[in-house]
Amino acid sequence: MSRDLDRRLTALAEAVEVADGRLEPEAVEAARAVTRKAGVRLGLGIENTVVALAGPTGVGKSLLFNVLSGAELATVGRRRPTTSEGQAAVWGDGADPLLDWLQIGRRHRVDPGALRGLTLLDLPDFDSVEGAHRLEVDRIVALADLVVWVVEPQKYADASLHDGYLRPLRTHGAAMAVVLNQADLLSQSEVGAWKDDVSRLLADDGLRTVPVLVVSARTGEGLDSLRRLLAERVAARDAAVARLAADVDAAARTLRERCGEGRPAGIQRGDRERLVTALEEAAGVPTVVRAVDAGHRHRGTLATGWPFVRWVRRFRPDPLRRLRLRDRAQDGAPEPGRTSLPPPSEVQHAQVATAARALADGAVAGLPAPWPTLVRDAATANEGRVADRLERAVGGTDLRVTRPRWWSVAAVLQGLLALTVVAGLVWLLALAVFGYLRVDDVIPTPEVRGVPVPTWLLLGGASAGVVLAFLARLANGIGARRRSRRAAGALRRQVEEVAQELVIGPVEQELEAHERLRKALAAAGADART
Ligand SMILES: Nc1nc2c(ncn2[C@@H]2O[C@H](COP(=O)(O)OP(=O)(O)OP(=O)(O)O)[C@@H](O)[C@H]2O)c(=O)[nH]1
Ligand SMILES: [Mg+2]
Repeated sequence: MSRDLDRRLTALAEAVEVADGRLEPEAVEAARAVTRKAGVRLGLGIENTVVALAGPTGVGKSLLFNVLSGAELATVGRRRPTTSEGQAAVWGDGADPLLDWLQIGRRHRVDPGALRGLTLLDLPDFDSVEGAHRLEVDRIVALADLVVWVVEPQKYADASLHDGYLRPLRTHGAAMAVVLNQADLLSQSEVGAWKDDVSRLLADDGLRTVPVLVVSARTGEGLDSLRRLLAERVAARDAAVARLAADVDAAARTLRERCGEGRPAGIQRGDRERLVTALEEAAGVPTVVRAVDAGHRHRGTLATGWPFVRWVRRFRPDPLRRLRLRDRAQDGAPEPGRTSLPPPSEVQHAQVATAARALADGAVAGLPAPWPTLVRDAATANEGRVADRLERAVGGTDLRVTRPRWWSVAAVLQGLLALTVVAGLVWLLALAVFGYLRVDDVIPTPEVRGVPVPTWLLLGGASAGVVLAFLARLANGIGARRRSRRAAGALRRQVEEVAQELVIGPVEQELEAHERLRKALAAAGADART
């Protein structure tokens, strides 16, 4: 049973760790106090069982304490209240560390006998005019292994007992007993009716299983049953563990109420995609993709266009370099992460925030408060880092803008064709000049198929160059589309990483916290006992 308690305490400690900062602080603190108390109590050993006599003033706690311990230890009085400080009777020895922890100074040794291991506490009253009495009672009731509630025929139904203690401790039936004292003042039939009434009240309190004993401290009636009950619990050495188990159970139950029932829907695929798309827009990915396309066409024209017109291109800037993005065609990469892309607009920022909140709301659907708030906060906690992180992601992306090999071949070809054109032109000019000067046949004009060779050179070279430029343009269009698709893929992967780091990761962490807490609380609860 103690191993079972250890396991449940470990689970409760884990639940406290996860619940800290997430669930209501008072409930978390109360559960933490239980784990601490259990550690100390178990550390003090279960050889001694602490039984506290508690109840209203004048019910006979002190007389009962004296009769059980067989000595005039406590003052029994007519003046109310009589007892103002707790004191202990110890059957056997070894209870000192325990009593130090309980802060009980007055201690008496009693001949052990059948009750060896019993540490009996006489407490002040809890319904006192003295406020300090109640504090003392509350302190000990929270720590004792077994609380024996003593009542008498007049005060047994008091609200201060039922509302103040019994009902709030309804999870602690295993750590309690009720003693109906002063039975000598009632007739046999009155005692029967009294016991029935007490049982009914206890059932109303939620304490159906608590043992109820009828005694008289004055005549000794019923005390044997009380001694037997105490002897059994002390010999079994299970009272401390049972008490702590009830504490753990109550704490786990309270945390479970705060945590709420249900399972989250989890992150929805559509929400994830909408978030990544919103981040892409904010990062200027469409602009970059267009620049990759235009950049490739630009460079393609410079490399493979018709030489007589392509120089015009040089006056236009390279669309990709204008954005100062990383590409292989450039010698050194630009300063990492500093692009010339415009920062996200207000609208784009808002769209990212909306997508993050929608993702959080979709993921947490099915869970009650406080989880929707916790998950939303997690999803939007990094909002301030979005712009910077996106710029670094885009700036750091290898866009894989490669230069095709055939460009050099096409460039050489265009050069040769241009030379052909120039040669034809010079030849024809020379012919024209000499013709003008009427000096014929100095320069030969061979013909092929009736057309002079220089004319072939000029027209053939020019049309071949134009055709080559046109074909290269088509090929560069295809290359530009392929490269922009590739760049879009690379950018999306980078942006997905940003989404994971800034939004999805934190949301997943909160959902995992919920799952961990749910499991830990289930393991800490009494229903998890195997
Ligand atoms: N007739 C009768 N009187 C009892 C019995 N037990 C206690 N008394 C009397 O009830 C009065 C109060 O007893 P205490 O033992 O001082 O009561 P207490 O619960 O310790 O009271 P506080 O210390 O004020 O909390 C005394 O006069 C006792 O003699 C009993 O079983 N029968
Ligand atoms: Mg007393």
